[in-house]
Amino acid sequence: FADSGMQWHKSVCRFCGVGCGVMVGVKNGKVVAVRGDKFNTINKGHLCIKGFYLHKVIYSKTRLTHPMIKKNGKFEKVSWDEALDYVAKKFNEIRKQHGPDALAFYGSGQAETEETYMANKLFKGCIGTNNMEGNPRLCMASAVGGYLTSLGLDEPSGTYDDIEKAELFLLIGSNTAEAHPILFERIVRHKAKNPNVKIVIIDPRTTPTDQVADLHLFPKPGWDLAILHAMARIIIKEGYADEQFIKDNVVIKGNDKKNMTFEQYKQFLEKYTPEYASKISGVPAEDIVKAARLFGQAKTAMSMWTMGINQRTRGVWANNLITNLHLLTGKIGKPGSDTFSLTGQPNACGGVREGGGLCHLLPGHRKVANAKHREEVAKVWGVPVKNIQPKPGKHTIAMFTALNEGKIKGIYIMCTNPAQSLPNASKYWKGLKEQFVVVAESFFPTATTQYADVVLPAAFWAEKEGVYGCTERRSQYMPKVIEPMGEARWDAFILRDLGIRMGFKKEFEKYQTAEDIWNEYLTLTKGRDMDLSGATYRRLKEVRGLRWPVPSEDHPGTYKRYVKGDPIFDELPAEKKKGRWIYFYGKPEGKAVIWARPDKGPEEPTDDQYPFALTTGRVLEHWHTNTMTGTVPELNRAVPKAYVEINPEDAKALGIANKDQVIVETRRGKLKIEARVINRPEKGTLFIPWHWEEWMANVLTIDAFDPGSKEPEYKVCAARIKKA
Ligand code: MGD
Ligand code: SF4
Repeated sequence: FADSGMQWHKSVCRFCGVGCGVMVGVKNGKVVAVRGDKFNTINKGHLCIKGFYLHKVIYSKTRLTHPMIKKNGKFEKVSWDEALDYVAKKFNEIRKQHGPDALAFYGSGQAETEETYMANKLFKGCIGTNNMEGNPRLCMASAVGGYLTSLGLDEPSGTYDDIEKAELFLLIGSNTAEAHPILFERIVRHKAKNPNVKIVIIDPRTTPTDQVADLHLFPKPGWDLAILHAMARIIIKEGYADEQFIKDNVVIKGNDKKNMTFEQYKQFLEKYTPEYASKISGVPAEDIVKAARLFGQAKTAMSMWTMGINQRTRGVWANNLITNLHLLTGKIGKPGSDTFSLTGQPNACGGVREGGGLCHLLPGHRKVANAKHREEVAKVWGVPVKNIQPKPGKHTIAMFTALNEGKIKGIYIMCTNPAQSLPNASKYWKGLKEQFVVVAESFFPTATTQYADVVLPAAFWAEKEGVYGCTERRSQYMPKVIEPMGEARWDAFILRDLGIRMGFKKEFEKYQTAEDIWNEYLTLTKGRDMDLSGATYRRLKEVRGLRWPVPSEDHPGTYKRYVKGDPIFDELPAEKKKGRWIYFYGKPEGKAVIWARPDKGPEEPTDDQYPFALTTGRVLEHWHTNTMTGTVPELNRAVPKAYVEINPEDAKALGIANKDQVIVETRRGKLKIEARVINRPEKGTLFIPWHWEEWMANVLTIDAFDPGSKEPEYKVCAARIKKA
């Protein structure tokens, strides 16, 4: 392409939380190709198939190119002025008549940090409601709860650099090969070079990730907590625990938050014999012993998990029990050892966790409930501190319930498609139908736009600049390389202009560029655990991202938290860290917590009426609700439709043949779908990829959620299946 007039720009993939670097090829004002960025240390030039076809998504026929208002049941094209005046008028009326909490914002871990920042300021700082949520609640909330309770602060201590240093991988509740393909590739290459590397998988289903497994434990969906306790018991009994590490760096707590001695913890674990865990989980006792020994014997270990652990009614506990294994063996804070949650979306960490885009958070890992935090944020936002309410707003399920009940009367939905992606989705269509709904979208129609009163066309990926922060605490800059299609505009400026029209001129007119917003955000990260203040646009434009803490422009970023080299650890007073090489500074005395949590199964266990456990997830070729990947012919040809995977033994017993149409039914709904008879789910388990609106898996899923993280249990509910 060198002499063909093509210009290549360094950017970041639009899709998953891996955060691969891409080069975007632009010719005659159009993006014509995407290739892996070989200088990006995450993917070193490699891309998965979704990243490879990213440029095709931009020119999809379904791009939304002008604002529309629904008039007499039909969408009509309108000008930006008319659309924004209308939304501002309606929102102000609702606020005046019913108070600020009658309004809500629902955003996304795919929005840029600058976009979420503007929404946060508008809703929490100006309108005065904490009813601000986003799809990371459906995705990462349990991991956040796990990190906070176990280590004291959110987000992993290690980074991807640990992959090439690890001797053992515990992949639990993660189909890494399909959901985080480039990280999987790194694991595979590492194992190919180092045959002593072992991979243990704990997952109810055989997936492509199994190609490299040394051992696979197949628990019944939702019944794996006892396995983790049993592993901890074997680790202690067989002498793999690092008692000095525990003594120096760990406290042990019961579920009642009371401290326990190591002896008491051992007593607690006594119940979790391999045989007991086997009875609960269905996994052979000897496999549990093997897994524990592999973990105990390895010099270094990385646990990686994602939705199979997080999307559970006891997701936080499951996170804690994984981290327990690392704290027991001291396999944390050292090269090649970490308890490493894989995030699903490209900016769930950056924009929403760090940016404070949930109902209880404020930017910079701050909380609305903390008076000092409210003051700090109000000052930077230039709003009266009383505007920011101290009480958390409604979490996602509570928010859509309030919409159903008419307690929330107006909602702004940005960069997410909840009519399809919420659990038990059809239950929440009522509120979307009845209340005032604004959807900012790049594509049309989607499952959610049909319920909108106003749709606002959003610039897509390469049409805007901004920052994404991926799984390994790395923030990366994406340039605007082409003009937005039609009248589409950048989400952050749509929100800015809405704010101005709602009467917050002084608060919003100062933002003229993306950099203005980023710079203001950086001031709110200064001195925080996730200090990004050295990650200026100037620097981010040059480098392939920076991993926080990065407290100054000459700081290289941080490979490992809590240890030497982490600027926060380095600056701790000497007497504090005396005799300590690791200090969990988010916890009292710098000590992490081993939790003695009860083991609990799913909210809706199988029974005689609904004897199958239904689980849902991704395939490699598609992204979430398919509004993007579904427009790429190559990806559609690869996986054109949904199906339900059923084990051959179950299929035979029910007289179901491959490709038969079947009905899958739960207590919430029914779905007609094609059967795929395949040895992937274990006997008694069904799996549906959830990407298609036409075969909407979420009419079946349950909306029960973790009482701590409020993350719903997408991964398990009881179902039955019969031939259609
Ligand atoms: P997406 O398809 O990613 O799904 O659920 P959603 O967020 O609802 O939606 C993103 C939307 O943003 C798309 O409609 C896209 O067209 C639009 N969009 C793209 N770019 C832009 C942009 O720049 N601006 C704007 N304004 N819009 C844009 C994801 C959610 O789904 C998540 S995060 C998880 S983890 C859950 N996973 C899950 C599961 O495992 N099983 C089941 N059954 N359901 C699930 N639902 C959850
Ligand atoms: Fe994009 Fe994720 Fe694929 Fe990398 S692994 S190319 S970030 S979808």
